[in-house]
Amino acid sequence: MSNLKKVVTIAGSDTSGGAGIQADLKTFQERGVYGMNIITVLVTMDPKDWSHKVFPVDMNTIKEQANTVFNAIGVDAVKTGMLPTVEIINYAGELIKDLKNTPIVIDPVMVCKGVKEALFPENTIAMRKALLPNATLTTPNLFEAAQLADVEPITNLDDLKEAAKKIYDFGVKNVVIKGGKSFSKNSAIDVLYDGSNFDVIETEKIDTPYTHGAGCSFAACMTAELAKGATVKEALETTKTLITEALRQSFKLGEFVGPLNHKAFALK
Ligand code: PXL
Repeated sequence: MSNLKKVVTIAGSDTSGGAGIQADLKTFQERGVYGMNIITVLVTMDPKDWSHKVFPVDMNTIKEQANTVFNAIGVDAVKTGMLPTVEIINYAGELIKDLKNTPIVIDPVMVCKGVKEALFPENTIAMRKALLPNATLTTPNLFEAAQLADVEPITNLDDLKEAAKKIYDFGVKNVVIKGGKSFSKNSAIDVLYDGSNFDVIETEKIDTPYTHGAGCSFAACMTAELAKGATVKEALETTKTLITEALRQSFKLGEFVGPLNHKAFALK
């Protein structure tokens, strides 16, 4: 038996290949862990305007996938991504609830970049209740953090820290809020809160429109590092370095989309 760590992503399929489970599996591969998947939804994009359609997978098929992964194989770490309905969020909650000493990373995906669809507040409520209390880490961007914490849009570091505390209070052990490219003028700032300390990690800002998949890949890299035994802080330092490099090497894939380059995750 190989001693490769086994990691599962419970997430959506991005047909264009840069985000979702495709991003997760590519990142897992580059970080040297064995990736598996439970697909919750399929996302397609219109060639005319890149508008998205989402096709949730039926519960029975999701349960069959979970049966394969958890009962035939077993896992060393779990990541969740796009979970399209309250029923699927609650089911993911059931799957993670009894996993002891297993890193569990919740990427609270609410909407794809550039898509302004109606939000589902009931999904946010379900994530707070069913996922956060049993999670090692959650990795919201600024928008997701404001929704999860139920605060006004986050515009400065004090707001961000307040949101991190509120999210922590839902029971998750660590919160990383990703500042992204618009939060600070010259750098990309992420903040880790573990219930007592804030770590502010700042890296060079890469000026590129090709950022598709950055959020998913960030959380996937964190999951892989935690599976291999890193602390959350060590995992964050590795992930920040590698995501910066993956963005530096990002590229235009089609008229509407450019992903980061997952090859960069192999670097370190
Ligand atoms: O980047 C968010 C995201 C997550 N998961 C899936 C997606 C997207 C955005 O396109 O398609 C499946």
